[in-house]
Amino acid sequence: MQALDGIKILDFTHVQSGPTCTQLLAWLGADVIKVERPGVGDATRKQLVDVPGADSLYFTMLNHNKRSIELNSKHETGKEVLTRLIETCDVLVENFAPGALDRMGFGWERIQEINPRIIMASVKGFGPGEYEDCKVYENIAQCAGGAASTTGFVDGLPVVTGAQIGDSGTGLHLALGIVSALFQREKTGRGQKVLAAMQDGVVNLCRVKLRDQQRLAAGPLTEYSQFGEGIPFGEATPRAGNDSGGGQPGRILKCKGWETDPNAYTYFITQAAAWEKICDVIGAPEWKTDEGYATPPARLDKLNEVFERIEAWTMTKTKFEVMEICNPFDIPVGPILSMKEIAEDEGLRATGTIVEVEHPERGPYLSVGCPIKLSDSPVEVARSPLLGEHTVEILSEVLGYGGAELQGIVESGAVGTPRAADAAE
Ligand code: CAO
Repeated sequence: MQALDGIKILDFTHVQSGPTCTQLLAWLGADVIKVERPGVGDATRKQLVDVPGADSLYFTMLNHNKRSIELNSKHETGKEVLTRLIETCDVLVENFAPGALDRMGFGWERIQEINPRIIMASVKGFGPGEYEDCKVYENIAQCAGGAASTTGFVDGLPVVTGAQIGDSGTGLHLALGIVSALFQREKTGRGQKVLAAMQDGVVNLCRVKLRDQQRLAAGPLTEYSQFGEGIPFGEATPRAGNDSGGGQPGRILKCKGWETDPNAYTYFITQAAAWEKICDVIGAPEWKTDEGYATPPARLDKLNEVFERIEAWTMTKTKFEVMEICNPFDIPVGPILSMKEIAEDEGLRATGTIVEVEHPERGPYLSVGCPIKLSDSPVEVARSPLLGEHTVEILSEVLGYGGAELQGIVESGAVGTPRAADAAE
């Protein structure tokens, strides 16, 4: 038994943002039916290919636990099948360019007419307004959502982050909207439209930077390193390097081996409550009582000196030794883990956050499993579907087509060529 057992999702998503959403719903137990263009499929199947002839990791890692039907939604017969899918499913999720569903003849009004209980969930780049018709990819959302202007160093260019906050972040927002709409439907019996715009999702994740924008009106942001460095503040929240962003100053510091290992660093937070222990650990006990260092406000203009002294200590330890020494004293530190270290992390594998999956075309590969753990809704990660792998299965088992009718659909060309295994059934 899983949380979303019995929920059917018509998955009209592609690339990253939409697929991350429907993958999460599949992991929570929903039956996710991915509709793909015959012979083509989700563009990511053939992007960033590492094993010729096999679905790319880009695709496989975003489409676990789904079924795939090849269906031309612009073909007359395809539209009939799509109508049946809309009648049957609880949720339609899509992240087409603005207007694409309307052009197919399946705008929100038509969808509601077909199934008033359906929830239609969309990712778009921007919400209603000036930019609503724009196509948007990850980094555009990061830039338009305020993340890039606040990432990087004060004397450098705006920087985009490796975490896919525009795509996967918006997928997460959309998944919450869908589950909430399903919950509301229990009471109202009605579906509704759910929109998660990528810009909005990024702005939401940049909330603390908008906080700082308003704090600027009251004077310089004293916890930013640039304050201690005497660099004046401008009109907008500046890039803060690796400053912690909260009231507890933090930095990335070198650890043993940094000269050759690009990830031999630790994040170190001088949390006020742990200050005395920090002083003891780094061998600066005089700072516990020295007026210029003993309190957080007194230290604000000396953060460079403070962190240099802490770094002189962290450089004598590996990032893991720093963790082992500091944790018992409740000093908040964290190693900078590389993707290689994450891939090899036994703890992450034990919890199912990193999983190894077997794929018929590419053999075993690593993926990120479900990051949300429900105690009563276990997740088993299953490989992504091959293009059209479940076309006949969905037409017959989900939609109830059979005999000559099924034959007619297959022969119409609306569903692509069934795979040999399907045809043999
Ligand atoms: N059968 C027939 N036609 C299909 C189909 C199917 N099964 N599936 C898709 N299509 C058609 C669409 O109807 C559309 O046709 P029209 O342009 O004639 O209306 C066409 O395929 C292309 O769709 P698209 O415009 O969405 O795709 P694109 O590659 O040109 O753009 C993207 C990609 C991501 C920029 C755009 O979809 C978008 O802006 N989406 C919203 C924001 C978003 O999700 N961005 C994140 C992307 S990365 O995660």
